[in-house]
Amino acid sequence: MPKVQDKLRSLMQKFNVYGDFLVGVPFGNGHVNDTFRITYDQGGVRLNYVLQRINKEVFKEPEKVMENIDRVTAHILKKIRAAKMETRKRTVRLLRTPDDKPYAVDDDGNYWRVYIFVERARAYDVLETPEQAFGIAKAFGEFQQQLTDIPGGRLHETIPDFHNTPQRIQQLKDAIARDPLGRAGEVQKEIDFVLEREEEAGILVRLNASGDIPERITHNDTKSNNILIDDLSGEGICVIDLDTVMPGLSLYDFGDMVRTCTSPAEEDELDLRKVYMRFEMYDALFAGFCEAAGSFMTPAEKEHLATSGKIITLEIGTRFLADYINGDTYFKIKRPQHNLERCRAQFQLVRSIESQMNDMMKLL
Ligand code: GN1
Ligand code: MG
Repeated sequence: MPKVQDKLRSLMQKFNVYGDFLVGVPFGNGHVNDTFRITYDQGGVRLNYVLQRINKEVFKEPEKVMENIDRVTAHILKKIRAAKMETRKRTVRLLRTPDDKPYAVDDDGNYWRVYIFVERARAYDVLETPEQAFGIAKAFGEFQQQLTDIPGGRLHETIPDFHNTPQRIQQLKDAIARDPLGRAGEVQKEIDFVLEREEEAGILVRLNASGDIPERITHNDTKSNNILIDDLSGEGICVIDLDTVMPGLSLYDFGDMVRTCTSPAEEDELDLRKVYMRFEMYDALFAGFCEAAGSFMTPAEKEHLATSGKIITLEIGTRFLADYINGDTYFKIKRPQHNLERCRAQFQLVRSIESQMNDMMKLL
């Protein structure tokens, strides 16, 4: 058996899992962690797991990430059971180690965890129908709803200022000032695009500081592919990738859905003519989110749903741009200009959102 398989097998053996290791293959499209799908033979039945290495450069305190996830999944599981819904697919479940930890540390000090694989459901990078957008927004809205009464105090802020847009712009400025690879000069147009919107970019943070928008427990990485859609029912059934679940604003989650659910193109689309906001997708997101989160959202939150789509799309584009200038140290890339391409696609989407802002506001 090749070395990688040996390594994966020995990692799996650190967890309470029965049967025989068959094989592990790289899995998913995450930009940060390393993910494998692991297949076991358990008494003649094949069962899949998701094994993940937590990126320690990004998550400096992996124990705190895991403590958050542990609390969040336990709470959601309780809710699902109370509602007499099937528990098998509706939340991610962590395997534990013999000393009852939800993670294991390898010889190199890397943190690993294992989830039970949810079968007959999949994640979409690009959505096909408004029904999917509705289902995703409803599922992320319900997720926020489920966490409104999580006991045990405030969750850890595992990446401070994660969605602090002005801070993200400051990080871009720092990158420009250092400019380690001399790339800043070639992206002046993109830099200007951000600076022209700098004042508006701080709106969500300001609304929070003034007390108009409350802190909640939010997911903070609500990409379309962080919801599993049931193959049979088409329902958004399971929220995944709980790494950044922490205190945040409801609008961060809605905003990132607008970024990832409305365009018919991939996040790194090169042909910018293909990147735009499909209004019917926004409409469906709006309806799905209001259905699930409408009961607890404040008027100020509702009023800024449309704006959040623009701000979060701008913010993630800004992060791609800063990472490009920094020499691609944060996001995984597949091509030399990958981060710049991602940035350009985000900014194109911002333009499209801006041109439809009046219609978006009318949905209120
Ligand atoms: C990263 O790991 P992944 O691909 O789910 C990033 C998000 C970005 C996203 C852009 C911890 O998410 O914040 O929005 O890439 N996660 C972290 O696609 O930085
Ligand atoms: Mg993630």
